[in-house]
Parts: sequence; C-alpha cells; structure tokens
Amino acid sequence: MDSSPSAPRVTLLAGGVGGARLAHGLALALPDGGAEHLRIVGNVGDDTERHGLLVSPDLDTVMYTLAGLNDEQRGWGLTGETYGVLDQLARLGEDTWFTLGDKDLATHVVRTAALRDGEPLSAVTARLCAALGVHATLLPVTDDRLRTLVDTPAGRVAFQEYFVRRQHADAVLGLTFDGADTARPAPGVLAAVRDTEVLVVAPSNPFLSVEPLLAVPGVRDALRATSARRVAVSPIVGGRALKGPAAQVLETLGHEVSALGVARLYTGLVDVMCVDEADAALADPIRDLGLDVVVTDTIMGGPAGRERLARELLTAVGPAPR
Ligand code: FO1
Repeated sequence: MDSSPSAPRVTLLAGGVGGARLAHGLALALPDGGAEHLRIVGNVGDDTERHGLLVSPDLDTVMYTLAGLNDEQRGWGLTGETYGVLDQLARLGEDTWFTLGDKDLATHVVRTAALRDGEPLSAVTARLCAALGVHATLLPVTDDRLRTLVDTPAGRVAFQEYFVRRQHADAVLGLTFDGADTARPAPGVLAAVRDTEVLVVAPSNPFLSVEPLLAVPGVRDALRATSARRVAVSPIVGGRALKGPAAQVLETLGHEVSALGVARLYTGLVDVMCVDEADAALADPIRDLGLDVVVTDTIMGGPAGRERLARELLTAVGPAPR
C-alpha cells in the first residue's frame, strides 16, 4: 500500500466538522490527497431518515470537505446551494426543519437507492467519494444500522432531533448507541485501525462523535491493540468547544470541560494528546496521566492551517516503532 517511503499510513477517527477539517489537512499533507496513505473511519450515529431518504451528515461533511465542495461558513452541506426542493416539500406539507439543499439531496437519493438495491453503505460511500474526486478512503464505521439516541430532560430523542431541531439546547443526561451491540465493523475498518502507522483521533466530540465509533464491537479493542502511534487532538480549547455542544456534554456527563478532561477520557486509547497553545498549562497534568503532549495552534482555519496541524501531528508522533 505504501508507495511513498517517507509518508506514513494514517487512519483518522472522525466525526463531523472537526473531523472533516483534519481529514482535509491530512489529505493535503500526504501524497496524492491521501490516495495510498489516508483512511478515515466516519461516524454514522448521526444518520437520519428525512423525506424517505437516508442522510449521513458526518460522512457527507468529510466527503464534501475533501472534495472542496463543503459550505465552509456553516461547516456542513454543499457550497452554493439552492433550496427549491425543500421549499416545495414545505408547500406539500412536509416538516422541513432539517435543511437539505437541492444538490445535497442528490447524494441522499443515490445513497438511498443503492441501499434499497442491497449495496452496503461502505460501497456507495466509496462510489460517491470517487465521483466527487476524493482520493482518501472514507469508511463508515459500520454498514449496519447504528443511531445515537440522546436522553434529555424532555425524554429520549434521536440525534438530529436533539442537535438540529432542538438546537442542542437540552442537557445531555445519557447516550445510547442503538444497534451498536450487534453492529459489525464495515469492511476495512478494523484493518484501518490495526494496520496503520499513525492513528489520529480528530478534534471531534468525544461522546457524540468518537464514542459511537468505539461502540462498534472490535473497534475499541483494535485501537487499544494497534501498534500505530496514536494521537488525539482536543476539541476543547481554553475550556470551550470550538464548535457544537462538546463543552455542555462533557459537563452534564460529569467530566471536566478542558483538554485535561478529554485526555482522561482517552487514556489507554492514545499515546499522545495534542492540545492548543491556550492550554499549555495543562501539559504537565496530562503527562501525569502517562500521555505524551504536543502543544500547538490547533485552530484550523483554512486549508493552510489544516495542513500545518496535520504536518505537526505527523512529525510529532512519527512512524510506529516496528
Ligand atoms: N445542521 C444544522 O444545524 N441544521 C441543519 O438543518 C442541518 C442540515 C444538514 C443536512 C445535511 C448534512 O449533511 C448536515 C446537516 N447539518 C445540519 C449538520 C449536522 O446535523 C451536524 O453537523 C452533524 O450531525 C454533527 O456532526
């Protein structure tokens, strides 16, 4: 697989926006957009059925970002969208709280038709990525049905109900990854975790984005057992989440809202914790957990910032000792 002796093989465990941005940085840092070197294991716990179509928001955010088509302002969806179909759906009496653009809908039409015809999610994802010119390999963690359910004071709701419809305003009292117990890792997922030189956990929400990956039987064990050098990037900077509800979720589930709190969650699963310069003072307490620490600017703005962070991570962890 490794056609470039100087570049390591890298696997990224990714959620939505933070995962997509680091995936983009890695694709820029590795030869040929990561064609031979980058595998991304993506979250499907956020998946939802809307208007009869299966939407896989986190897979699509990674795919669109790698294709250079993502709406960078919002972080999700396609750039230059129009909403004619959604407007018409509303006119026909459909509930349109989940914003689906006209071009984005084409992805969901292709995906839903493929699944109906018996094609696994991993296969149609590969096909969509190839069609959009994505060189890296994007693997849904499972081809089986897995849905994140969120316990709130208002009851148990589906993930997008919590995240979009209720604007992640509810306290998260607990999480269920429905279907995870019996889900099988999609083809290539366990190999991507085991058979790689660098394993990166993206600055994604540890509970909402990373945990549903680890909940698929075999994935957590593969992460524990891999000989890869493993690094996690903290999604918490200066005690705040860069995007989304990570801070609230950590707090209501009883964890410290800091890079140290995140490091505690990942102890035993990674070797290195990457924290932002704003959290340099947490380096020693994190080292006390037995982790190495990289302190750098983790705020990924545009492509240059993403590539810089990716290169710094690859330099810091180096190839796995053999
Ligand atoms: N996020 C929103 O806040 N509002 C939306 O209406 C919305 C629609 C949407 C459609 C397609 C897609 O791929 C993503 C979409 N997202 C939307 C983002 C998504 O809900 C979340 O960012 C992720 O699930 C969390 O990682």
